[in-house]
Amino acid sequence: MTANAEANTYYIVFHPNGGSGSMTTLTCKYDQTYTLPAMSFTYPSHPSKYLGWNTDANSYYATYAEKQQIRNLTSVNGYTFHFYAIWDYAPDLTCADRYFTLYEAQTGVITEAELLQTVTSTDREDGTTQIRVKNYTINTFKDLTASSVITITYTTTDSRNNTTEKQAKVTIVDTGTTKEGPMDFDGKKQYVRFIAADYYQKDYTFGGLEATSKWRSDVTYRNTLTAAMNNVKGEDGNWSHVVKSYEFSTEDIEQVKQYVSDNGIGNSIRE
Ligand SMILES: [Ca+2]
Repeated sequence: MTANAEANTYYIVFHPNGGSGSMTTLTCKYDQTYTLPAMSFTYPSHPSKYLGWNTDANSYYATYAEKQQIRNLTSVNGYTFHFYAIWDYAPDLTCADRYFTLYEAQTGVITEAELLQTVTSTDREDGTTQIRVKNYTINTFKDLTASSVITITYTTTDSRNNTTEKQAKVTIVDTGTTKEGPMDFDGKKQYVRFIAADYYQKDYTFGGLEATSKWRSDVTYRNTLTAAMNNVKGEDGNWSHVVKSYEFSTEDIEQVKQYVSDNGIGNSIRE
């Protein structure tokens, strides 16, 4: 037997682990110091942050950092280590556009909590993450005086400081008559609600009707809504579903124009 005529050799093979590309295998000799190479894989298609290396492909934590110095990881001659790139996936936000009346905006219905009802976050490592509305102030909505579309930004940050932002549109409609609208049996003001064909059958959190809505549960209401949502104009120019139609004479239109010029539209001039 000869004693250590040649130093032991071991190898480190790098794997993209969800990313792509290839990196050169590192060949190491016993009793020598090496610097791990810079990570040069292509990132995964999901927005990610690179955390470092781990010999366990399924770990969400890195045990070796990029460019870390290593020495004598093993004394076993010919041993091969497999180093997997560890990625943190950015959280995913799912949200829906929202619709409110100007009356609701002005009376403080559009709270941050209300806007958070229609957004969800999922994160591969954390499960879920806390969401906020960026730069939220209720006065953005309370101070409105006319129909508006406001873009809000939802933002969330996971435990590895990986932030995702997503925008949604909040449409505020001045329904005009709403202020004078009748009261419900419980004394609350009745609001005019808007709902679009793309949303009315979806879950409430995705812009659809509330689970307890009469428009969902009551067969007469449901059928009326379905007919309205499937309303199409035929080749004869008639709508397939008509509840009520209004006809305006030239004189009526002139009167309306005069009224608007005197008083403004939707209470914007006269309170
Ligand atoms: Ca994450």
